[in-house]
Amino acid sequence: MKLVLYDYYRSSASYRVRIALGLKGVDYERVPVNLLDGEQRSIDFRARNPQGFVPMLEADGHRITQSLAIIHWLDAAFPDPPLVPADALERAHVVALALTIAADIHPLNNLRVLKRLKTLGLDEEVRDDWYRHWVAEGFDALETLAGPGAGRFLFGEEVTLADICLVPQMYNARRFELPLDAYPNLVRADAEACALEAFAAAHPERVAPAAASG
Ligand SMILES: N[C@@H](CCC(=O)N[C@@H](CS)C(=O)NCC(=O)O)C(=O)O
Repeated sequence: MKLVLYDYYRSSASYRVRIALGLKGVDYERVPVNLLDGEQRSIDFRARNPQGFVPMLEADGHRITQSLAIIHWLDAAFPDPPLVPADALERAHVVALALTIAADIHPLNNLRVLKRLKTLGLDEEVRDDWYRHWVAEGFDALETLAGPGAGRFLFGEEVTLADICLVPQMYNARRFELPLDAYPNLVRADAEACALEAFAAAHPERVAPAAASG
């Protein structure tokens, strides 16, 4: 099957999909879309994804948008290793952890939101404060939600969708210098996951275009 991922190295939603592809061990081609240059809003790209977002995956020409939908499809098409638990209640818990990040933290801090805040006259310091505020509020809840089920990873002893969403958000939290001392479950799960090759290979610095690295 031919898989083509349209992504941007620092996009955390793209980072999630690169991790999932790596965990599944499937080959894919990357087509970088430069968000800083606005390529996501080009007519060509919007024909592929009318939302003007990365990631977007083409699977034998079929287009799939939304990182969690892509990962859901990957999990169905390549079942090994599973990315969510088989038990229905455990699966609901893992999906809830993932959505705490993907649905409730990340959209508030998307590039288009930060740009809009700039247009409205907020300076960089205030925008960074906005960013940290929503990550901290989400992480406070996530740390508590994860507590009872946390093991080596955010849930239990195997990597799940929750870790796939956590690691890119932790990368962003560090970029924006959010103190992480209050989140021992998140810090441990992030460190355990980042030690795995699928996570390391998906890291923004590993896939950055030459001009952007270093
Ligand atoms: N809910 C979408 C969010 C995708 C998203 O926010 N992508 C960002 C990069 S992380 C993007 O393409 N932003 C372009 C923009 O803000 O103009 C998903 O999970 O795929």
